[in-house]
Parts: sequence; C-alpha cells; structure tokens
Amino acid sequence: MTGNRTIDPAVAEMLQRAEEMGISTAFDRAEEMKPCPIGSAGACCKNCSMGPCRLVGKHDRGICGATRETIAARNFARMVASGASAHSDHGRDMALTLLAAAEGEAPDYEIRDVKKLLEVAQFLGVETENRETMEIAKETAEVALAQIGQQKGELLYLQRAPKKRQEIWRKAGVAPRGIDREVVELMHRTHVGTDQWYESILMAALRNALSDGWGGSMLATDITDILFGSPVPLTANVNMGALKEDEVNIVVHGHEPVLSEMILLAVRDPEMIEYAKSKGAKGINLTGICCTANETLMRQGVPTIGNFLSQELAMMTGAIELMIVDIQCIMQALAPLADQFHTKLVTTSPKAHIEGATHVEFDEHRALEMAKEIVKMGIDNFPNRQDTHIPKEINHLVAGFSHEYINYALGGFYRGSFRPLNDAVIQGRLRGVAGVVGCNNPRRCQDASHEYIVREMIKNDVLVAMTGCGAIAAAKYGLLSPEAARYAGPGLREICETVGIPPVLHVGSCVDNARILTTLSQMATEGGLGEDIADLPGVGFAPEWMSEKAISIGSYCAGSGVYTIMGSESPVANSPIVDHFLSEGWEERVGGKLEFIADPEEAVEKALEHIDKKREALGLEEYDPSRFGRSGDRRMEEWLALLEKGEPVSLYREPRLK
Ligand code: SF4
Ligand code: MSK
Repeated sequence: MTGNRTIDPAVAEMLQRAEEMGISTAFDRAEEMKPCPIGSAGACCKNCSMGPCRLVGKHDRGICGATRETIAARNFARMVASGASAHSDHGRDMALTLLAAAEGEAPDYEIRDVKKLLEVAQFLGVETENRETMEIAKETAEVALAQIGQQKGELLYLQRAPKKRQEIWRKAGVAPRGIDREVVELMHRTHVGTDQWYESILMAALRNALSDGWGGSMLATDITDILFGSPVPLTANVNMGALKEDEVNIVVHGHEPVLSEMILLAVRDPEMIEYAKSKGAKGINLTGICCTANETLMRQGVPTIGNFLSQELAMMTGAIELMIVDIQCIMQALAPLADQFHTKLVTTSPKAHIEGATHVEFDEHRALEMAKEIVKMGIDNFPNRQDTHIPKEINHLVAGFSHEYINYALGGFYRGSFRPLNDAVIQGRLRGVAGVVGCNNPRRCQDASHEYIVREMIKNDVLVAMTGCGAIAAAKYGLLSPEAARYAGPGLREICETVGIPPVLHVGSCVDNARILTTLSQMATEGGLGEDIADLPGVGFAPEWMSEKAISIGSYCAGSGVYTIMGSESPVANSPIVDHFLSEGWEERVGGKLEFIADPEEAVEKALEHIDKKREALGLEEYDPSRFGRSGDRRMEEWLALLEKGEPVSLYREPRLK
C-alpha cells in the first residue's frame, strides 16, 4: 500500500517492492506505531526519576510542581540544545580539519577558496596582510574553535547581521556568547529544579539557537567553502535513476564533506577504475543521500539519489555495493536491511557507530589512502551483486548557489551587489523571498508539502532558497531547473529569464541555512527595504521537519526576525501559553516568530499575508503581477532550447549529464 505515503514515483515503486518482499520500512513503522499524544504535545516530563510526569487530564503539575508551561518549554528547549549541538559540533570538526590542514597534518586537504579564507579571517579579526595562506588558515581555525568555546562576550559573527538586529539581540538579552556555553547552560536550565519560568527558558533557547545559526552553522559553512571551494552553479541529476546497473554503486550519506570529498577523488582515480573493471564493472558511480549528498552535489555535481525517507528504499534496489555513512539522519534500520542485500554498510565517524555495520574510523591524517581502502571494499563487493531493481526516475537540477554567487549573478563580477534583488522587490517584480528547508517525515506524505509550498511561492513571484532534504525534494520534481521558470509568476519569470537563474535556488545542506541568513542580512543592509531582516517581505518554512536540528533552525530564523512556519502540529500544544509565546512573545521581543501549521494551504496563505503586510509597512506598491511578464532578454529560452537538445549550457560548469 503506497497510497498517500509519497509523491516520488521512484519511492512508490520501491515501496511496492518492499511490500512484495515483506520488508518493513519507516513508512510501515510510522503507520503501525502512532505518535504518543502526550509526548507529541510536550506534556510529558522525564527530567528526573520522580517522574515521568504526564500533565494530562486533571494533572496540572508534575511531582516537583512544574507546570504545563515549564514542561512544554523545557522539552522544546532541549530540542534546540540538541539540534544546535549537532550543527555546531560539525562546525567544530570542520575547524579541526582546517587546523590540521594548515599545520600540515592532513596533507590531502588544501585551501581551495583563498578569497573566502581572507574574508572569514577578517570577520574573525585575523590579520591577513603579508602573511602566508597557511598561517592565516591556522589562526582562522584557532579563532573559530575559540568562538565555539568562548565563555564571555558575543560571537564575532553577530557583526554580520544588520546593526539594528544586533541591537535587538542585545536589548532582548539573546546575543549568544560561546556556542558550547549556550548549549550547556540550556541543558543546565532545564535540569530538575532550575529554570522554572517558561519565558526565561524560551529566551535562553532562542539565544542557544542563535549561537547555532550565527555561530556553529555559519562557521561550518564558511570553513567547508574554504576547504572545498565556495559553490558556483552546476548541473546534476537527482533520484534513484542515477544508480547504474553496470557500475559499482557507492553512496555517501549523512552530513560530513570531509570524507566524501576524498571518496570522490578515490573513485576518479584511474587505478581504482581499472580495479573496478577487473571485477566486471564498467566503472564506479558515486551518488549521495541527505546532506552529505548536498555537500558533494553543491561543489562537485555528484548525483543525489534521494532524501531522508529514500534511504532504505535506495538500499532495496540491490544495486548498492557500499553505503558510507557519517553523522546525523542515518536510520539504524539500514544495518539489518543491509544484511538482506549484498550492500556493505560502513560507519566512519567516531561519534556514530551502528550495531551490525562495519566500522572504519576515518582518520583525516591519511584521508585519501583511507578513502581508497573504503572504495575498494565496495569494488570487492560488486561480484556479490544479485537481482537488482533500479527505478528509472531521474530529473536534472542546477545547484550551487551561495550568497556570493547571488551577489555576482545579479550584479556581475565588477558591480556585484544585492541592489538588483532589492529593486526587484521594491518594484513588485518580486513579491518577496522565502526559505524552504528541512527534512522528510513519514507522518506526512513524502515531499508533498515541499512541492506544494514551493510551487505556490514561485507562482506568487516569491523567490525561493532551499537547503537540506527539502531542496532534494524540489529537485525531484524539476523545480530546481531553469525550465521551472515556466511555473513562476510573471515578475519572477522575468528575473529568471534575464539573470539566468532557476526560480528556486539550492543553497546547500542543513548547516548552510547560514547562507540564507547572510543573504537576508545583505538585503537588509543594501537599502530600500528597511534596516533589519524583520523588515523584509520574507518568510521561512520547514514543511516536513522531523529532526531536532530543524527546531534549532526554525528558532534561529525566528530569532533573526523571520516569520517561520513549521509543518506539523505544535510540539508544545499542551501549553497554549508556550505556543503563543513562541509566536507573539518572540515577535514582540525579536521581531520574528515561530508557528506550527500542519496544513500547507493555510501555511501558504499566512505566509503571503505576512509578505504583503511587510510590503505595506515598507510603503511599497501593492503586489500586482499584471504589470510584469513582457520583458526579459529571452536568455532562459535560449538555454531551454540548448538543454532540450542535450547541449552544454555555458553558465554552468558541467553540461547536463543525461
Ligand atoms: Fe516530574 Fe518534575 Fe521530575 Fe519532571 S522534573 S519528571 S515534572 S518531578
Ligand atoms: S539531512 S536534518 S533529514 S534536512 Fe540534513 Fe535531511 Fe533534515 Fe537530516
């Protein structure tokens, strides 16, 4: 029964196969195990062994006297702390890799984007004049690590926000100090008998989330760009049809680019390709799932075979020799599933072991050598392949947008600026901007809310930036390709035609939501659209979120001044007061709010209402699409013609593959 489980034809086909083979997937388990109504409304506290206390029915207080408000706020805050720590610990690892590279201890890594290094060094107060690149890189890594562990003061990256935003944070007492400190303090506050006022807990949660967005995540993105290059647009393929019948299929899954970039070098090594041929394969095909996929897609055009809910189904094709996983969003169900196929599941992070998987701990000091050893495991497994079932579904996309590239695309190298983007909003050619991010969740039809919301946004002339599994979702339905301009409203279509960008921009993995923050910040400081991110006609969505990281992301977006809509019932529904505080309370204090709206139609309606309200507050003309759609330099149409003939499109680094 595939029913309302997914809109992805490849996943639907594989769910059918799962049923025939009698294999249970996350989709089945979600149907068999209904969510606990007490836990899902934030009504259960298990923060000490006097409990767990369930605040339902006549019970208004826990054994210790904690109220519904305290318990709901503490549960929410702990999600923020966990999500922020996941992103920021990843940021720490990126900084450690940069340090090892700069000290000559990780010889396979280099500085691929020196310009970005110099820019980041300046933000972090590192002297750059008359110094060697590696010296600057070393000090930049050290300062980044010191920021993560900073005890007092404010994160240096807060300066990247508009001045007015910084003042709002200071006034509200949410300007984050060090990232580790905010996480630890939030865990402390939520310990039994500590912070017992929901407002205080939720403001501390906001400060912790901001330390993720403007700290850990932003550092992770910047350092990844320094080490592996800032993305520029390129074409690639998406969905399970990118798996190859006659090649060794290797899949990278998780969130870390440090190993996957080396795996990519290994699979391109002529000796490895020859070795694969010696085992009867025609070559080695590297693809990805989740955000490791997004990292390698953004910079190298590696095909992505699916998002979060596709991971088990992809393995069931029987065509994957090796799945290499690192951290976050890897289902434990993969290990027993791999036993039913010939796939080798290899865990690589010292922080993420899975019982039953083969653990090969990654050592960045001999990165390429290890990557080759791991790839060899996949090649050696090729002769064990048995029946395969690879869905044909494939689509193409353009990925690789960074705020630097948006700046360039709109203004050109010599006059790079956000002016044209702001002007487009001011003139009403663009109604506003939206970020659509986050996961899949088997409690919702896979990809359906992403697809609906993105289509509605672009139809209404709202330019969309996407990350994470949401971006993969949109790519699967062709929304990240230049052709998608035909679904856009007249004003947005004109921009796409003139500038040559799709109406939906893929800006990276889940840590790369920091790119959305810096883009919004630049729009706010460019002029003409107020002085702060909260003044912009913009919204954020996480329509199918499931991870704690998404709660941290939603919170830091709200804390940065954005109206952010999470697509689910409220996880604090047991306390309408807390629910209201995340919306109106945060808006009053920091100008952005977080709301949980399960119905995507209602979410779109409220988002457009909000955008129009912001336009009105800025004194901009009312949105009127009938004024646009008759200009544009037809560049897009030329590109479409080239793409249809299968010819290379010159703006992008690589031609469309198939
Ligand atoms: Fe119950 Fe209070 Fe312990 Fe929570 S902290 S489990 S509400 S006694
Ligand atoms: S992988 S956090 S399911 S976006 Fe970044 Fe996807 Fe969400 Fe994981």
